[in-house]
Amino acid sequence: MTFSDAEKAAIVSLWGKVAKHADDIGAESLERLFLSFPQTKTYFSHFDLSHGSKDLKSHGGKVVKAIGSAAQHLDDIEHALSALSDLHAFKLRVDPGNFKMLSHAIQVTLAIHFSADFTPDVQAAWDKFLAVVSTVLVSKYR
Ligand code: HNI
Repeated sequence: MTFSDAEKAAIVSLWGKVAKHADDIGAESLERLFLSFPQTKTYFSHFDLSHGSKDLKSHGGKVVKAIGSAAQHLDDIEHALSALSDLHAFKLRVDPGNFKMLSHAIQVTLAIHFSADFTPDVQAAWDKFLAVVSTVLVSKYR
């Protein structure tokens, strides 16, 4: 999947702002995911999922930083996320449907915190980007 120059610019420029708040954006995205789609909590029974918990911040930060590394390698996301793709496919075996819910929760969080930047065009680029990231992370299931 390739991105146009305009899509790349939209992804990279918003990532530049998100990067400074990775833990908070990640924690809020996860909190929205778990509240709106409680079935996703089954994967995180070993975490403290209460509002503002260290687990939410730390795991949220990891997820958002992985998205950042994809944003910095838009021409080769498969390579950039290769180890993470192994982890999700071989070890975690997260049902692929959950990725759509997380992508949705992330977009709501971005829309709230970066409302001026999150124009329809920018959202469309991020929606595609998160779909590509998700596709890569579920690409090795067998
Ligand atoms: Ni995911 C671990 C990134 C979607 C369940 N996940 C990680 C880690 C990163 C990560 C980074 C930490 C790896 C490490 O410690 O080496 N996950 C991502 C990204 C997406 C994603 C970028 C999609 C955008 N993961 C999902 C989804 C679920 C999910 C949709 C389930 C609902 N991930 C997990 C679980 C772990 C995990 C479970 C292990 C957590 C732990 O520390 O025990």
